[in-house]
Amino acid sequence: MSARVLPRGRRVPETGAQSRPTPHRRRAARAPVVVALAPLAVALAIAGGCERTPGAGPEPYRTPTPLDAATTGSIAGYLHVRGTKPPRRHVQVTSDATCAAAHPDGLDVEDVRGDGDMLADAFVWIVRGLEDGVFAVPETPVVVDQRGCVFEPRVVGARAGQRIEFVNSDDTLHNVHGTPAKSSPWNFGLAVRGARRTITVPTAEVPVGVQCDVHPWMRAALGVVDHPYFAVTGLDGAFTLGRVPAGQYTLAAWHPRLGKRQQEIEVAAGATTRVEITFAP
Ligand SMILES: [Cu+2]
Repeated sequence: MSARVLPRGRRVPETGAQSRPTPHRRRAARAPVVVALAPLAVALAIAGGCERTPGAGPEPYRTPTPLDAATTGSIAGYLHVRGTKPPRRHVQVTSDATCAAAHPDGLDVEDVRGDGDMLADAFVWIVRGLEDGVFAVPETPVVVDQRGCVFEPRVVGARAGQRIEFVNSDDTLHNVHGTPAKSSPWNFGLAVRGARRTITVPTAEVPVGVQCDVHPWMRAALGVVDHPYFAVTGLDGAFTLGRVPAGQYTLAAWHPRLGKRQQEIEVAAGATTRVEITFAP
């Protein structure tokens, strides 16, 4: 055989180097004429399941953890606050004319919110027990708005590696300063209404603090996790985590003012595990 026949009728003159049965990637690197076919070679390598050289390309595809109804259950519950909730804080925002116009009487900040004894603005997530799971990261970004000179929402959940888009909806300069401990910090201005910028936090961490350095009362927190089992409570203090693989877990809840609580739970297939967590100011 004097020439090797490639797909689409392309022929490559055989040489000593090329005739050796090397992997696709090495062959493409050595023969300039084959470089043009590199995308095809890569596609074939992927389709054919070529062995991966360590450190030589993207991570191999990992099969997502199956989440069928026969093997999953759910976790549902409420967060409560025992005792009297702290009073609202009154914040003067007259340092910025736009903020002052939005809040002519100042800004009432309710650090601990919720109907009755319920707790809002808490991040609930599975903190242990999912180490072997593989879960696709959503394509859609999480959006955090700067509106009326506050972050909205002020507690936000996101997946590690998911896009997080910060938007300025005010006619004034805001800044977005993120201070994770396990990922690189970020710090940028959003100068005008409509300005937006997207970041990702590659490593799971709860909480990741976010603040606006222009307006010191503007603070938010991200809960960044590497699985889809998280929620942020609303005024009713309720949360539901669905399609959880049956197993033993540590469930945690974190609140910006009240800190973190956690408890051990078990999820059975086809069942709902009920959880009540109580915080004390
Ligand atoms: Cu600001």
